Amino acid sequence: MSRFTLHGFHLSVPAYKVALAISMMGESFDFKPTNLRAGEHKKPEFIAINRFGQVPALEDKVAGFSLCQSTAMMEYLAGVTGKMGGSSPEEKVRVREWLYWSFDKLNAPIFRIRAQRFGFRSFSQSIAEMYVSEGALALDTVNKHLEGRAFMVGNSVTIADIEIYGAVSCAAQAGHSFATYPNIAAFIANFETQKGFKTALAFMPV
Ligand SMILES: N[C@@H](CCC(=O)N[C@@H](CS)C(=O)NCC(=O)O)C(=O)O
Repeated sequence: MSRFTLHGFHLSVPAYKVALAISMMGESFDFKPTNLRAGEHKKPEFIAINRFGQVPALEDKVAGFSLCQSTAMMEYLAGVTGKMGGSSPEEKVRVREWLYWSFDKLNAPIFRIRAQRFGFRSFSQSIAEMYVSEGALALDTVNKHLEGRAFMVGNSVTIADIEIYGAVSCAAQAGHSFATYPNIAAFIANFETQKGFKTALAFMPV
């Protein structure tokens, strides 16, 4: 039995990010599937471990509590393992800047369009166009930052890379072309060679 239990769903990128963080930090976890299409995330037993009724939920059996929100989970994991949170005070705050920026500008336009395509959300064409154009602006910001860099912060993989990878790896599913963002394409290729990397389905089978 592992210290951590991750409750997730194979299509959930937030759950995938936490799986990546645990694996890339050299730790292990037990995976428990939560079927979103069957509404399992709204059942009382799930709300008891994630008050927001969302996957992922992360149980830390050593600490004796469970966590909500994938980014908070990654920050917690970086804290308890001492890994991937940045190696100096400046790097640590740069990592957090990307986490908050991504939440603000990158995730919504990518994941709302993806959720629409997978049948989890519906909205009008004009709202879809707004998300595509906001997504393009955010991807452009990441692409420019990655000019001449292999990682979002510093010289090794951090949770900022996992955060950004989670979104940019879904860019094509949200209507964007990697041809426009060559630095992002190179970042993805490099990220996928890092120790502990696996695909979402390898962590979270259907
Ligand atoms: N900000 C949250 C987002 C979690 C989230 O949106 N989870 C989706 C699946 S990817 C979900 O559970 N959706 C159902 C719902 O929100 O009711 C996180 O990063 O953990």
